Amino acid sequence: MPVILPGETDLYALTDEGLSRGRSLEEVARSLLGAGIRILQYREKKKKDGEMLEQCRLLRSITNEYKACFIVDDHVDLALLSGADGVHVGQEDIPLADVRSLVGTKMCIGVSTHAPEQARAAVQGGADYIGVGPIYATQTKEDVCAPVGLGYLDWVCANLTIPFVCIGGIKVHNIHEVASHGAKCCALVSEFVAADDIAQAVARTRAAMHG
Ligand code: 3NM
Repeated sequence: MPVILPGETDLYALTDEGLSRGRSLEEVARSLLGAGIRILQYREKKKKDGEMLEQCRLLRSITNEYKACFIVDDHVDLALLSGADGVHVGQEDIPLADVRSLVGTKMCIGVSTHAPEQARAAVQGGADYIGVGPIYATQTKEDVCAPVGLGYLDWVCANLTIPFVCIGGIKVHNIHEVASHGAKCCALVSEFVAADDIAQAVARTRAAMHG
C-alpha cells in the first residue's frame, strides 16, 4: 500500500475513543473510511499498550480494505508491529532522527509543529509531512499550546514546500477559512468522531472546505 500524504487527500481523521459516544473503534473507522477518508491516525492516550496493539492491528486490516493510509500517533513500536504506513510524533516525543533510525525509509513520519523554527527543524530532519496547529482553540488535546492561528499557516505556505496538515479546532464552519489560507489538507478529531452521523459530517466538511 503506498503511503498517502497530506495534500494528496484533503481530509485526515484521528481516532479518540473518549469522544466517540460509545461507538466501537471499528464502527468509527468504517464510517470514516466509507465516507472517503484516506488517512486515518490512531490516537489514544489512556490505554495499555497491549490493547493499543490489538486496536492498531484491527485498524491496519480495515484501512487495507479501504486502501487508506494508516498512521500511529507517538508509539513507534505499535506502528512497526502493526505494519502501519507511518508514525506521527509531537515536539516532546522521541526525536525525529531516532524515529527514523527505527522505522527506516519505508514508513512515513509526521511531526507536529507550532512555530516556524519547529517546522524548519522537521524539514531539515527529513520529516515526510508536518502538522500545523493548533489553528483554533481545541479541547481535544491536553497540554496543547495556545492557538497559533492562521498566521503560522500563512508562514508555512509562504516558506515551505513539505506536505502539511492543519489541525486544531477545525470544524465545518471554519474549514473554508483554513482552506482559503492555503491548506490543502485538514485534520479533524471531535468534529468527526463525536458527530451524530460521522459519514454526514465528513461529507459536509468536505463540501464546506471546497465550497
Ligand atoms: N494536535 P480537534 S491540536 C491532536 O496542534 C491535535 O498539534 C494538535 O482536535 C496540534 O479537531 C489536536 O477536536 C487536537 O480540535 C485537534
